[in-house]
Amino acid sequence: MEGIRFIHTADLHLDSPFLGLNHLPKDLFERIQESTFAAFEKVVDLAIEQAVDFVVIVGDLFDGEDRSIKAQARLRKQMERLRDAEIFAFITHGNHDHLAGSWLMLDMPENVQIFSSEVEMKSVTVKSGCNVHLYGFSYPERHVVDRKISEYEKVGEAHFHIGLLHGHCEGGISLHQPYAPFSIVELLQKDMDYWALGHIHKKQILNEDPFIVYPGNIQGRHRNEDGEKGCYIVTLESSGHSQLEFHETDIIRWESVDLNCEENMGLTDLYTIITQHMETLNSIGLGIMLEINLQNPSVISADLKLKIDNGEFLEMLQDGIDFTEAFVWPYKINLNFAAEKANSTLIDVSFIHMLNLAIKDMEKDTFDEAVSSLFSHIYGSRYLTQIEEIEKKALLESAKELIVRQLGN
Ligand SMILES: [Mn+2]
Repeated sequence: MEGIRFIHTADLHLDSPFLGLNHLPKDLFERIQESTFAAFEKVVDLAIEQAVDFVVIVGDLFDGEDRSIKAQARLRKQMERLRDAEIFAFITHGNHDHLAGSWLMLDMPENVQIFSSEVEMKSVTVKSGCNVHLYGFSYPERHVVDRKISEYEKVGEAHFHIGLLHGHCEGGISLHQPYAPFSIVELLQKDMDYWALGHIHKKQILNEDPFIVYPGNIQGRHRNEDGEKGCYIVTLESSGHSQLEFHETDIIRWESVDLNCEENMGLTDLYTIITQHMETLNSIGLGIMLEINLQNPSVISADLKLKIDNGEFLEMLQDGIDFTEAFVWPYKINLNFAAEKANSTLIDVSFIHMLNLAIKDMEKDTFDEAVSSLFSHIYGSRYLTQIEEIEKKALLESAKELIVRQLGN
């Protein structure tokens, strides 16, 4: 069989600061801060173990445009491990680690090739003798809104042609910025053997023949990046057959669970149900960050509700957790009154409907208006970063919970 085998990864976000999590216990916070690096080490372990021909990293290697020397040094160390195992690496930079950022560049070893700001082709001959042409570009600045896809063209003869593109696939639902947009049809017209995409943090296979793939990020960074994270090993054979294998690489995993409250449920019952669930999750063998959604919460006693609201119950669940090995850290308990009230006849359905409409409306301009004075505040604004769409949605969701809950009392 003549073919190639490589790892497709993207969105490493290596130096993610995780600032919003600095209230967590120190050991846990440090483990989370280390997680993007540790996950990338797992990607490289896998490359070496499986003796792949090369690794492609499709943008956002670093989280910040001021990529720290430390993060670069750690990337370099992993690239050296690949070099020692005679594995090539092909890198494009994305919107997060674009080329215009202010950083001192640490040179990478000779097995690493970085794409420039113009779409270009890099050629490699792997051990089996197969010749591969890879096409890609790095973001010259953060905002690349052009249809860069129109600049991709197959060049010359090769056994395989692979496109690397960090950007937004039109038509999909995305919470990410619509940079370097393209459609699946446009990708197919380029007649590549594989499209290695990056930018969207959730893994997605957009097409199978040829494969068009977002591998997602290698490590979830917050509750909206939940579930397993990892990279793909891609096999392309000259017969035209190709194969994808997903490999998990995450160290910390974000999960949530819905648990139903039963009539007369006491402290011990609730504690038992939750700890049993935590034990099951613990057997996965990772660090799990767990959000617990209690459904039908109005049946539990006022005393118990109080213990949940004031954080005492959560503290009890968190007590004594050891972060050196696998662990489950419950970080939030939600009493889901809104879902319950939506099914109840006690509150006028039309009111809930109006409330939903008002919240929808807030998502547009009203929200920005409401927080604008904070963002233009002479001192406050220095400490604020732009509120992302998902954060906006989460805030509005919490506001709705509060309102519905007050109504019930
Ligand atoms: Mn990214």
